[in-house]
Order: sequence, then structure tokens, then C-alpha cells
Amino acid sequence: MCDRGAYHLTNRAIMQAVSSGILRQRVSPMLAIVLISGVFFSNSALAKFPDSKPTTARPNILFVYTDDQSTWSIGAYGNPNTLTPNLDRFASQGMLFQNAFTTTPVCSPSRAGLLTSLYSTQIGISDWLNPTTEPHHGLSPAFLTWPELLKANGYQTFLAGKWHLGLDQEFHPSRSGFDEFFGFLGGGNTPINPTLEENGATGKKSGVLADLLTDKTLEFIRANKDRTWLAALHFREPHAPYVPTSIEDTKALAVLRLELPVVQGLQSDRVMQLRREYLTAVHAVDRNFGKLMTLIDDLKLTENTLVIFTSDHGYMIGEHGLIHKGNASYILKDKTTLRPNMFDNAIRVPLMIRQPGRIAPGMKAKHTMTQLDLFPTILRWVGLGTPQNLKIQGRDASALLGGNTVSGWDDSMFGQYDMKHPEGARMRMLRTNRWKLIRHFQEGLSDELYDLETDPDENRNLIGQESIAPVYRNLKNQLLERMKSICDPLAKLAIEQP
Ligand SMILES: [Ca+2]
Repeated sequence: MCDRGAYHLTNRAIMQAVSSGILRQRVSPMLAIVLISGVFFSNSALAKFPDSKPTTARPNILFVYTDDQSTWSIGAYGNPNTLTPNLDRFASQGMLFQNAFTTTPVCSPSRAGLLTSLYSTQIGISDWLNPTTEPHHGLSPAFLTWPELLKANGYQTFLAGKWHLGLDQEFHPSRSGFDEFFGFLGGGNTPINPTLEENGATGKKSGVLADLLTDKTLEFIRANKDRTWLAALHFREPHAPYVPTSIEDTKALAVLRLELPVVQGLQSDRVMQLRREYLTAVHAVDRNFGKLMTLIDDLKLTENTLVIFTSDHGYMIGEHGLIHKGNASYILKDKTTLRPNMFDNAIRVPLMIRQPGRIAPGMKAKHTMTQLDLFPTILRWVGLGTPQNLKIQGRDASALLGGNTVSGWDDSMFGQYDMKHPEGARMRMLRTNRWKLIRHFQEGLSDELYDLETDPDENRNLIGQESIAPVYRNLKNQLLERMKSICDPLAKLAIEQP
């Protein structure tokens, strides 16, 4: 039985309690439960925070989120031909997730999923929000976010940078849990002299965007050093246009030796130039990330601050002969058409997490994590837990983060991508450690099946091979079950096209 509306209803009720101010004040979580249950819930539906501990025990959170950043752009992920000294040092001080993924490979739905721990069709945002064709669409404040739960429990919350979850005031970050916002609501901005919103007023600023956002984040941390805070810094970098950025970044990358993916017919000169520019933008992130780490050390907050670094999805510049993300195009001498995809290069994200004293240095996690898992993981880590009747899709990975062996952790993951700008694909994915199945529900596109063990680069689509037919059938059934479990609008089509 599909209960598509149920999570809306429950989550909205919790949200209303938060919005009403009951949970905004620094009341004890237990008092909040009593208030919520009396006002918004009948019978036994209680919004319990199972792990509540005194506020003073909770760590600060610095959440650094980049835009379109592939794992291959970071040295700690195994690429010697990039320049990320601060991120590499950071990786050695905490845990690096080797198999972290977004469940959808473009900006807005990935960001919405990260904040709500729901799949894109559950939220109603399944492609990047296009200001021309859907200027009044955004992340409804009816969906509860983890920053909102932190705020409700005494955290000072701040967001600097890119939102891309709605332009209208009803979708403003302040409606989804952020006390303060310094940034831009749309999907893009100029890397130099950007237009930014500050204290509700929008105007042109002078300087390098990555530096401006970082400086404001440093300011917030300094001002709140004696409180408990969440600082979210959503860089625009290394999203296109990659450059210009500071002279320092340009100089650093000018001399770096680069290597190209080996793909026949690649526009090699163009790819080389774009990779250098992209890595220049990555250097701007790394350089600013170093400033944040220095301040946290200087303020002696290192051990009491959980620092998370991740990106909204991956990116390709030449891999598979493509450029961009889920909505990539070929960058070949004889081919530049669109190639909607869910290759690992598009869905895999960097994910590195540090808190000295609680997370051992130099750890590498192999288990599959999705960004939907961060919601319950963060809340458990800070001692709150997820309200018991909140319906989210992510799993609590705090035990993994603590270095514990977790038995029975499911390494399979489900993904979705409906490409609407331009309309061209409806994709559903099931990825296991061994296999990846992508079903295409757009007319004219065929399914894809890869053996990740023998073909990790996903070059050989096995659909049509007789020997693989039972695997294909089995994966399709598993995928259908995932789709049905979240009332995916394409589930009916999947049943009709077995
Ligand atoms: Ca993006």
C-alpha cells in the first residue's frame, strides 16, 4: 500500500510545531515533545528526540558544500595531478568516504535531498530549478530540514553561498532553518564581483566570490564562538564558469602538470584547458578551506567542531568523452550531443568528515553512503537523534563515523533523475557493490547495466547479453521495489515494462 501523503502529513505537523515557535526557543526537548503532542498530534504520534543531551555537550558544525566537484579533483581521492593541500591534510585528520553518492546528479534535487533526506520525486524537485520556466517553484518549507532541527535545539545557524532551492520568499533559506543568510538564491553567480543578498538586501559586491563567502563565514564563527553553531558554506565553485578567480589560484595551477582521460576522438586541447580552469576553481575552494581550518584552531574549537566537506554531485571533463554532470554533453571532435547519464563520475561525491577525539585520523570508509544519510547521521552525532515519527529515507551512519564495524549495512543504493531542461530523460538507478542498473523510461533510450567489478569505468553496457539476463531481471525487480516503496510516479510504467 502506497502511503505517499503520509510523510508530508507527519513532517508538516512537526514542521508546524517548529514554525510556531514552540521548538525555536531554548526549551528542553522533552518539554517540546509534550507541547507538540498536545497541540499537533492526537493518539500516539509523538515527536521524540530519542538521544537528547544537554546543549553544552553538542559540537559545532561546519558544513562545507561545493558545487559540481568531482572526487578526481582532490588529491586525497588519489589524483596526484591536482592541488588541494588543505583538503588533503583535512582528509588525513578524519574519515574519507570512498563510496559516497548523491541520489540524483544535478544541483537542486541533490540539495533538496541533502537537506530533507527524501528522494527527489518525494520533494517534487527532480531537475535543477530553471528560473525561466519555473520561477515560482522551490523547496517547500513543509519539508523538515536538519538545520531546522538544529536551530530548534539551540544552534545558531548560518548559510553563506548558493541556495538554488527557490527564488520566492516562501522558499528562502530562512524558512528552512537558517537564522542568517549571505548569498544568492539562484543556481549561478559570477566568480568575481558577484551580486549577493546580505541582511535581506541584494547588491553587487567587490571581490572574489569564494573569498567573500568564506570571509563572512569566518565572521559568523568568530561572533558565535561561545555559542553552539552551524555554519554552512555553499561554495559556487567549481561550477562553470570556472574562472576568473584570484591571481593566486591562477598562478598555482598554471604550472601544474595535468593528465587527460584516455578517450578516442576527445577534443584534447579544449579538455586540457577546461580541466586547468576547473582545478583553478577547486584551488580557490581549497585555499579558503584552509582559512576556515586555521580559524577553528585559533579559536580552540577544533575538538568541539564537526567539520563536513562534500559536494552536490560529481563532474566530468573528458571522462566518457563527456562534459558536465547528469545532463552532460559529448566533448568529442565529431560529437557534442547530450548524454543524460548516471555514471559514477556524475553521482559520486567527495565526503570527508573530521572531529578530532571522536573520529580517528586517516580513516577510509568503504561502505556506500548517500547524502540522504547525512540528516540522521548529523542529528545522532550531536546527541539529538531524529524525531521518531519523522519519515526520512536516510540511514544513521554515526556508528561508521565512530569507527565501529557495522554489520548488515546495505551497500545498495537507489537513484533518480528526470531531465527536464531540456526534457530528455527519465532514469531510475539501482547500484550495488557489483552491479549498476539504469532503467530509462524515456522513449528511444535503452537501459544500461554495468559490472562494476570487472568494468569500474562503466564502458561496457551488458544489456542484451543472454548470460546476464537473470541478473538484469533480478536487479529490475529490486529497483521496482525501491520505486514502489517511495511511491515513485514511474513505478506504474516500470510494472508495465518489466
Ligand atoms: Ca551542482
